[in-house]
Amino acid sequence: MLIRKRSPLPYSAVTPKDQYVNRRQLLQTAGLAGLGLAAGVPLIGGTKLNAVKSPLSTTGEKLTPVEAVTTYNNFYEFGTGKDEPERNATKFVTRPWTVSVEGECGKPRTFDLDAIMKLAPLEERVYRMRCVEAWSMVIPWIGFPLSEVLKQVQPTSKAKYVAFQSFYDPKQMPMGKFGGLPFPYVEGLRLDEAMHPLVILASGLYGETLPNQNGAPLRLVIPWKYGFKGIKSIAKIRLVEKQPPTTWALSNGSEYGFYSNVNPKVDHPRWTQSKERRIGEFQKRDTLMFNGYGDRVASLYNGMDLKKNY
Ligand SMILES: Nc1nc2c(c(=O)[nH]1)N[C@H]1C(S)=C(S)[C@@H](COP(=O)(O)O)O[C@H]1N2
Ligand SMILES: [Mo]
Repeated sequence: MLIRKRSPLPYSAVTPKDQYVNRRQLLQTAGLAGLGLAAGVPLIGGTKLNAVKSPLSTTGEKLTPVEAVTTYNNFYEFGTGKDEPERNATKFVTRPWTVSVEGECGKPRTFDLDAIMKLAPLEERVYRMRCVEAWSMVIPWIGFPLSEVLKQVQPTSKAKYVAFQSFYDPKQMPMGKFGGLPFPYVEGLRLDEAMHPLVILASGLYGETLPNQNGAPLRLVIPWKYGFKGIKSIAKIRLVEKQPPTTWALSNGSEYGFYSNVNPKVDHPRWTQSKERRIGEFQKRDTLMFNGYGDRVASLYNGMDLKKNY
């Protein structure tokens, strides 16, 4: 008698690609994707995450298909082509994982991934995302406010900025050395920006844990800033007194600034920022000031010259 064992492989690994894609399309057409109605079968090969829907989500916009969100990526450690992170990050090891939170704070601490995930309930946040290269997406992220982590370590009065650092291992990321960027990738926010409720640490998207190419196991999401502020695969968070260096400004400071708020009136030296191409659409859209989140974040920049502080 033949005894069939349950396959330990994820659905995506045992299903022919075309069938798998068709099933995803079916779920999307039925409007089930991202709503936790996919009957326990992971859509993108991750682990299902339970999350409450956040009232801070943007509404009335069509989600970018999960296929595009997970195959059109920017992650230079795994190659500069948009299709490379998906192919080159498949074996990236994201467990065990620790995030150290240190610097100007009373209670510095190294969290392992499970500990940091328990600090706050997971929320689903649908955000408009705008890359500095003038493409955009609408993504149902899963995460929790960065402020929950920062509060834990008790920033001192000297803490004015937050510096972030990605994990970097040239052995696992051999394409990194061809990217032309200094690694590890670093980013930063002013402390008041970092504490803003719209800023999340994301551990998932479309109802599941983050695919490696999207910054597993934990990445930053700041919906009113250009995509490169959203540092992936975070290993270190440091509270600091002075404005920290940021990778794209180190690489080319006249083209990429520290603030990098989405601003249709401040062009990139080599292209306009007034329009964008929403992935999956043909007609270009007008780019919105602060990516449409101005009612919540504009006051952070009162009195600042946003042309100088680009
Ligand atoms: N460590 C790291 N983080 C990174 C990048 C990178 O190359 N390395 N690219 C950034 C850029 S330019 C963008 S647009 C977003 C893309 O995120 P996504 O691939 O999940 O859409 O990640 C950002 N975070
Ligand atoms: Mo980007």
